[in-house]
Amino acid sequence: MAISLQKGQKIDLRKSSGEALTNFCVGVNWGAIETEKAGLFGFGKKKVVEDVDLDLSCIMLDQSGNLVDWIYSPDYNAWLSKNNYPLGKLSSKDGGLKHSGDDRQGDVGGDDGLDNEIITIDLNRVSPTIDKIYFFLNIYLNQGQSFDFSQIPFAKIRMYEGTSTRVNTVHSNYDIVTDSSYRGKRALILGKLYRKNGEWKFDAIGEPSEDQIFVQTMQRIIKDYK
Ligand SMILES: [Ca+2]
Ligand SMILES: [Ca+2]
Repeated sequence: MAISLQKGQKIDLRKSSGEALTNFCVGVNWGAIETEKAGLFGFGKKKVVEDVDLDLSCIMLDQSGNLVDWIYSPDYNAWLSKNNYPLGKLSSKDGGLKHSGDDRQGDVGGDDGLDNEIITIDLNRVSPTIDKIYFFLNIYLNQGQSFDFSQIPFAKIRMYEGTSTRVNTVHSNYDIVTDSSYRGKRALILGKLYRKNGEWKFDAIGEPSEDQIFVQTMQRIIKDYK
């Protein structure tokens, strides 16, 4: 049975058979904002869909908390390069982690049960210098948009065995509560994978913040770690 993670919970990465979980996916599933508006002159009802662009990213730190590697969208590379930030990319240098690519809308017409952005992980390929991998989620607002996590109909994260297109066994899941406590919050540190006594473990962090862009969340993680 899949583990329902609570904020702050720490778990071992083991399958129900007791074997270490080394090949799995971290996926995020979310919905677009759909509202009904009265039609022209108050007649009829019209469904209005507002796209929700969440971005799943991760950074890898060494034992001293230095940035070793990262996965975040290359779509912002022009801006990143102008501001001297490392350029975005969708796979890690060691080939251990790969991102499925940018989803800019979220599910329309309700939860389709599939993850919209996925990072596929093979822990056996992760560089030995990497000690911690932090996963985080940011809302990218298009021009004229101004919503936060409290307005998104649903957002869930899960770890499962399978591929970016097939779910075999769900190991654990975490429902991001999209209630009023998330008002004004556009960033969320989801959790971290880390090494302990030669084994990988996972902490569900679930910490929202008011960061406007993912580089702020990245800097927050590194600063809080040190
Ligand atoms: Ca996205
Ligand atoms: Ca979905």
